[in-house]
Amino acid sequence: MSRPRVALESTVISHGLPYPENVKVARALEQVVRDEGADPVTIAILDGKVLYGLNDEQLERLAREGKAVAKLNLSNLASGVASGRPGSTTVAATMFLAKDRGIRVFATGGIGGVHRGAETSFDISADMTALAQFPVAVVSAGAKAILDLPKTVEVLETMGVPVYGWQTDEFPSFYRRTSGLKVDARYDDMKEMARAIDQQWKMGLNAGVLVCNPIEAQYELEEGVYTRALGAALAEADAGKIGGRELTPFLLGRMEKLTAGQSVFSNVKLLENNARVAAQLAAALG
Ligand code: PSU
Ligand code: MN
Repeated sequence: MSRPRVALESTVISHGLPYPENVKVARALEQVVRDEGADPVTIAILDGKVLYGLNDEQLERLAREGKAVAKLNLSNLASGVASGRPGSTTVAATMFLAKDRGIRVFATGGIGGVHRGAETSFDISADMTALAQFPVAVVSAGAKAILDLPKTVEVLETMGVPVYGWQTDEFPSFYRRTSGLKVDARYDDMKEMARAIDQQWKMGLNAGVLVCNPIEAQYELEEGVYTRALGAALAEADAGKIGGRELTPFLLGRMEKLTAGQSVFSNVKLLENNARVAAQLAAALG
């Protein structure tokens, strides 16, 4: 019998975390998946090819070049592959490529969603589009708190994407366990959650599923630190007129500086936790 597979994205390596820590984290996530009895599949683009799994040299290239690597979502994936240049895949592109290989479970940190001010900027992550279209279960610590979370949850509902809480009633906010927003259903038993996901796809409802796995309490960013840093980062983005694909990496980078690295520590911990739960879910889905 083949082992269950878990897809892992690469934008978190190139754009989400600093070098050289990103290399260590990428390998650690793969190990967490293996320790749970599943096979990790890290997806990225190099030399005009989609790679399902990276060797040490390939991972090093992607990690070292960081933000010089093209951040590929659904609209620039094809041109990115055709260009022959290195590209990392966001949640949206990774979902598409995972589905193409029959991989049904994917672990990330936090999904992209509706940005604050989207009512004028129209900045809504293609992660929402992908969740609406591709039957892959995405395990995340919710959506990044830099986003407008109530609007993000509304759009997920509009798109027909089930939002399940793994051992939680609340939609988590990435660095924190809570947000005041509810999930569609809470599960405390992995088999039971797998049954609901399986049921959806059996019925021909072919949207993705967002599994919300809150950061463990001991690794949360402290409330005051979090609120202050987030406020400052958002104000700086506003003042600097940062938008589009640069916005998410900019905000994550500022959070790192403003929390003296604590946000990166929390980010790594929640990524590991998501990889673990994703591997358990993949096994339960069979
Ligand atoms: N989660 C993280 N760090 C990241 C991202 C998610 O902890 O860097 C990336 C994901 O790849 C996600 C992307 O798909 O940010 C969303 O970017 P945008 O808002 O531009 O769609
Ligand atoms: Mn965007």
